[in-house]
Amino acid sequence: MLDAETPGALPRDPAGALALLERMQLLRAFEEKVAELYARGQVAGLVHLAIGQEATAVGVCGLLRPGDTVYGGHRSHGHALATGADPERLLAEIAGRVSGYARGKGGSMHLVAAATGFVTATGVVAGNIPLALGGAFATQLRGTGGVAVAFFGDGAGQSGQFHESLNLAALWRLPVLFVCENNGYAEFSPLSAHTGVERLATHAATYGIPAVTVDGNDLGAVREAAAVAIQRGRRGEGPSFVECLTYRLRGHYEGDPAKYRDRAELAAWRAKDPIERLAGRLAETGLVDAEAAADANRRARAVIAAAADAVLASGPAPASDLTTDVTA
Ligand SMILES: Cc1ncc(C[n+]2csc(CCOP(=O)(O)OP(=O)(O)O)c2C)c(N)n1
Repeated sequence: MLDAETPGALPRDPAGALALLERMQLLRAFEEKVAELYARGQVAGLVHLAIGQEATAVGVCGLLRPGDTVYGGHRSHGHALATGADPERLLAEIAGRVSGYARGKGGSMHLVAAATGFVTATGVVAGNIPLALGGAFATQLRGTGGVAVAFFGDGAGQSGQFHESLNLAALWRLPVLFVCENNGYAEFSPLSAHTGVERLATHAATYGIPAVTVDGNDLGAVREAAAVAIQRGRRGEGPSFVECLTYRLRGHYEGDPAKYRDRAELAAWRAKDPIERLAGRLAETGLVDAEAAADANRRARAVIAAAADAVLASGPAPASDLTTDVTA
């Protein structure tokens, strides 16, 4: 499937492999910190965590280059971090601090980190998909070989915007990568309650878009599929669709009692934790041993602890901020 130029699957050098593991550990540490701050009342509004889904964000974004763009949704802290966004500014944004990427005015669901290509996220389910087409159209006009990535869930696949976007992207051969993180639920509804198809990738075939479904908790599998798709986009061969089968280990939102799923299901997915799986695989292949993996985890946690200390020390935005950046 891959040719010699494709950087997919797992890196063969220890430093490259360790960097990917450490990035996934950083996403996990970041979101655990968000959960902690949320529980302490330091974060307002709704927060949706992607703990358990780190392999999709890091798998795809780790293959991007400057000029590529990423468009996320309501569960996109990890996507932003995976593009290289600064954890402190991101956490500040989520906690409503003026040092956040948008002075704390976007919050958890409307993140932006333009410098690393994370153009926007939106709380409007599927609303980011047509925006990614715009990014892809821009890069197509520039002719620079860039690609645009849209991350969305299985629930988004039932929206009109999703289907219209697939159709237009195919018609205009836009360099867009549709990444469906199929975590089996849309809010509290299992997949079988909101669609008659088992695989979201089925829809891509209708529009003539090459699609593949992969184990979304396997970083190597995600990277391999994403590398092929990105390469197609860069060569002007049009859009691709990668469906990643994964699971969110937390509720739909923080505080969700998640009564719609049972303990056995959760335990089965915990056993497929993408970070532990990657660490295990790297140890097996002799690329990164358990001690190096634990050191990386400590470094990631130290970065997030320092970011949280700085954010909490800064205090919430002043009330006067409510009337700035507002058009009336
Ligand atoms: C247009 C729109 N409709 C409904 C909602 C309410 N809503 C928020 S999250 C969500 C479920 C999304 O499920 P999915 O796309 O599978 O993403 P996941 O939460 O699993 O990551 C819904 C229906 C919304 N935010 N926007």
